[in-house]
Amino acid sequence: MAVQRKLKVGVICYPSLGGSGVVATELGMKMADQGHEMHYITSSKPFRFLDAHPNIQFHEVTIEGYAVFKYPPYDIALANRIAQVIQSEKLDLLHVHYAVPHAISAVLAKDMAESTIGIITTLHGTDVTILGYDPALKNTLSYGINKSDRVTAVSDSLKNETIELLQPTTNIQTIYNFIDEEKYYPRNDQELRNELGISSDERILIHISNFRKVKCIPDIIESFQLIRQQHDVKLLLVGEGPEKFDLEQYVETIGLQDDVLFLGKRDDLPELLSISDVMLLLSEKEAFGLVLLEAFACGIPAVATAIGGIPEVVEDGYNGFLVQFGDIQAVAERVSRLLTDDTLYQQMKNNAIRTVRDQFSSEQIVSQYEALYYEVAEMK
Ligand code: GMT
Repeated sequence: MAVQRKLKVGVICYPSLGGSGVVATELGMKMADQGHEMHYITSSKPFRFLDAHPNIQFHEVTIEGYAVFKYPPYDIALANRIAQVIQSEKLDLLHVHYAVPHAISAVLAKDMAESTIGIITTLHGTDVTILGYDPALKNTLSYGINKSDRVTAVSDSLKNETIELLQPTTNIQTIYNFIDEEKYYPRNDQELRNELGISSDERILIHISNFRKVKCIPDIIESFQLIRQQHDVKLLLVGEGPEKFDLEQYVETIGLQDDVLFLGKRDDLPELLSISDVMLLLSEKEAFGLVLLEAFACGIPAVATAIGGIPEVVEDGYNGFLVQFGDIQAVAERVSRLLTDDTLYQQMKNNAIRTVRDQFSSEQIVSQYEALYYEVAEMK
């Protein structure tokens, strides 16, 4: 069999805390390990840009403020930088994560560079499920999708919603998310418990997110209020975001500040997940829920809402429980069941680990992206 040439890929993503940024950087690192040259074109170094990798380069997008601008035109500066990198690095393709504004900037860059380069756009969630409903953005989003050579979505649910909402002319293929199994695996960490002031007989519930409204964290806190009436339990809320300040106030008002711990943004997620018993994700919209995979890989089952792509990850009664959005009583009942029935808990723990291995392994998912990269590079 002929050896396939290595590719030069331009990656456009949000470098900030968020699942799409995590997927973009983890995928880039795996591709770089396979020998491909990955060029990140972003406003700052992606946050999980760990060690310097010989096959990864970073091209910063900068924009000066100018009095005439109410909003500095980042999208245009990004297009300008992408066009430069297409030419200077002789890229084979562009992979855009999160459509707004990245897909549109990529299309503009291709045109500016007078290039035939192929564009892959990966839809991650709110780029369609929220921004797609905004009349100020909807048509431009459609334009970015239709001008992409290939479009992927992180779940069938997101794919179907995009088709229903935008009737795109480009086919959409589902490629699920993955996590790095070398980082996420179960471990024992009594020291971390001590550090957090949690005794060994207390149980732990955990939620990790970007603390946006869509995550419905008040539902988590209210479920926790019910659960703690029956169990000796702590709730860890991990992450940063716009809702955090109000949530902290709310927790103080209801007097739960000793049991609900706001940990902020943390690098030790695998350790925090490993000391926890149940992951809670009660979002109103969720295209995939990458944290569910992170939890499963560390051996903890989830109780999550049956919305968006979550049912493609959580199988009710197998690796966790699904509840209707807003049904706090059901959340409390399912968590209670997990905390009291040891046999059921062990089964679900094993099934959670099995789910990641069988359906979402990095090997399976990265090879789907790699096949797509070759297909698009050939089109050039
Ligand atoms: O839309 C967001 O909330 C941010 C976005 C992101 O950039 O992390 O999250 C989406 O992409 C993740 C990675 O594919 C998915 O795991 C999340 O489910 C999805 N978020 C939503 O759909 C709310």
